[in-house]
Amino acid sequence: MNYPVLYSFKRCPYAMRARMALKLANIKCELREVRLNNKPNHMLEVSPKGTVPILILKDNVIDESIEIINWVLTKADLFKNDISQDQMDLSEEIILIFDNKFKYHLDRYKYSTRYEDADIEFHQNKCLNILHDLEKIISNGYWIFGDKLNKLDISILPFIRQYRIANPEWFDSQREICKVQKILRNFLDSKLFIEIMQEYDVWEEGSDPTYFPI
Ligand SMILES: N[C@@H](CCC(=O)N[C@@H](CS)C(=O)NCC(=O)O)C(=O)O
Repeated sequence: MNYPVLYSFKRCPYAMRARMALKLANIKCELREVRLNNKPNHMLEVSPKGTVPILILKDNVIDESIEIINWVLTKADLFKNDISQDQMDLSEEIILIFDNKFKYHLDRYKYSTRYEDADIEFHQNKCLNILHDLEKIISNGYWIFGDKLNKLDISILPFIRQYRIANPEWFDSQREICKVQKILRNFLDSKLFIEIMQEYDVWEEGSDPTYFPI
């Protein structure tokens, strides 16, 4: 039996969200862990833009993380009926804000030396403003929309995690984002997150297959 192939990189937030969706749906794949400075030829052949995650199906290649999640949702009964249509629409809007604005400022905050004249505080604040807006819609439950994990949680929490890592003490001291901090802690402690963050050897042509989820 041939399983879908997932090119992945452990610490990539986009790959994390794809792995979480696949894990939640229990869709077994052959996981190929890559190093971004040494991408396998086959990965570049199937998707020349050279980003992870990439999911290779029998008749299709999906090389955008949100599209991988959306494909998973066509295969599995995940997240359905747990939130309202308005919350679903809001989720899509927020995911776009994170994939564009938040990520833009996050890179310039966290990796400021890679950008000429990046003003760390400016970019830190731009991200913080987005988290202030998010704070307003977070429930009193375990996850953003209540006690059930949803697409929005798995899509944006890997980026908020990165934002915290840039300066954990500063992040933890921000009083106006208590709910964001709480949800992030729940995420980092979750079985799901711990399971998708296990170490894999880097894949090379001819390596024995590694299956995910196990
Ligand atoms: N829009 C893409 C973005 C994926 C992306 O940019 N992944 C990064 C790693 S976090 C990457 O592969 N970068 C290529 C590189 O650094 O060479 C998605 O959602 O899948």
